[in-house]
Order: sequence, then structure tokens, then C-alpha cells
Amino acid sequence: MDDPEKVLETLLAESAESIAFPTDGPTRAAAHLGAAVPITADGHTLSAELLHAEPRVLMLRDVITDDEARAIIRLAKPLLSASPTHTGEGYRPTTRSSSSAVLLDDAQPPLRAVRLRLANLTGYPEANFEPLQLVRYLPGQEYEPHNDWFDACDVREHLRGGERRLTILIYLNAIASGGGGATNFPELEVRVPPTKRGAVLFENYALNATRGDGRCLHQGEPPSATTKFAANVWVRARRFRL
Ligand SMILES: O=C(O)CCC(=O)C(=O)O
Repeated sequence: MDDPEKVLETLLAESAESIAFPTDGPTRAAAHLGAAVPITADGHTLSAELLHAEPRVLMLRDVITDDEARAIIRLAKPLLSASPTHTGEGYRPTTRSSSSAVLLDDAQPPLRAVRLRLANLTGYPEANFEPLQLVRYLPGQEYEPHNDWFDACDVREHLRGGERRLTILIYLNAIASGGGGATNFPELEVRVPPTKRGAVLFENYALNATRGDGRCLHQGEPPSATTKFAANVWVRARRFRL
């Protein structure tokens, strides 16, 4: 067993590390906004559209391949159980009727490829990424408005990697127009329809802020007829520990 004092020492040293925001962060995507020029991240071509400037919300296209999306759904399906909800300053007690699965084996080829691609795109090291978390909504299931960030004084989360700086929600399947299932940001008046192979990326913290941005409140609206599959990638301020 690890020496508890050594573990504490390491945790404190990590917490004291610079938590500067990557200045060319999500951000890297933003630099290419609106241009027809695709972003090349780790050999993969994708593009970005700015949906909201402050806080920044980006729509990414072609962030994942069809094969990767299928493989992620296949890996997650046997692990699905009722999605958890949390309470706290950032979270709000909220209804969540979907199912979720945490894909712990980051080394699996499709997970690794996607994580590395997003690390390359966002400027955050892959080590700061939580494991991919698949969410499945059967028709009529939903996740009511909530925030993804934690209480500023949540010691456990602080020691596990700190703030969830970014949320990237990858849409793994298509939902026909008018079929619901959008990610809605009521405070920002932005609604993102699930686009196959696309993703919504948003910054939960303003530059150098240590408190989450309440304007990032968002909800997963219920799909009306099609099952929706999406994968959450949360990017922490520091190295993530399970
Ligand atoms: O499904 C969505 O559009 C939103 C998902 C979400 O907010 C979450 O899983 O935290």
C-alpha cells in the first residue's frame, strides 16, 4: 500500500502546480472559426463553428469517425446503468432519466484515438481528461438543466484534478431534424441539435476564474423517437485521478 504521507505530499505538489489555462486552448479550434480551412488535430480533420462568444460554446464537426462512434457504443452498452446526479453549488438537484457508462480503459484504441485528438485540439494534456462517459437517452428521457462544474471548495474534486474546465459532448448518432435530443443552454439561448460525428464544446470557467460560470447551465432535451447516444469528455485543470 502507498505511504499515505507520500500520497498527500504528491497530491499537494500537484495541486500547487500551475493551473494556467492553455492560452491557445479550445481556442485552438476558435482560431480557425468560420474559415473553410479545416483544423488538423492529430492527423484528423475537423472544423469548428462559434455558437456563443462569452462563455465560449463551439460546435465541432467530424470530431469522430463512424467506426469510432460505433466502437464506443459497443464498449459501453454492457456497462450502462442509471445516470448519476449530484448536488452542490454547480450542480442543481435535477431529473436525469438517462443511462450512463464510464469507459475506464483509456488504452482501448477508439478511446485513445479520440482522447488524443481532443487533447491535441484543446491544448490540455490527455492526463487531465476524465474517462469518456457514454450517455444514452431512450425516447422521452432527459437531463434537466444543470452545470458540470463543482463547488470551489469541493476538496475531493480538487484533489482529483480540480475544475472541469471544459465539457466536450460528442454526438455518436444522428437524430432527424425535429426529433428532439438537443443540448440546450437556456441562459445563452443556444440550442445544439445532435449532429452525427459532431460535438459541442464549452468552457465552464472564464479565463483564470476559479468559480464555475453559471451561464453554462445546460440540459439534454428528450429525443422524441430515436435513442440518443453521446459521450462526455470532461477536461480538468490538472491531472485527473479516479
Ligand atoms: O445530452 C446532452 O445533450 C447533455 C448531457 C449532459 O449535460 C451531461 O451528460 O452532463
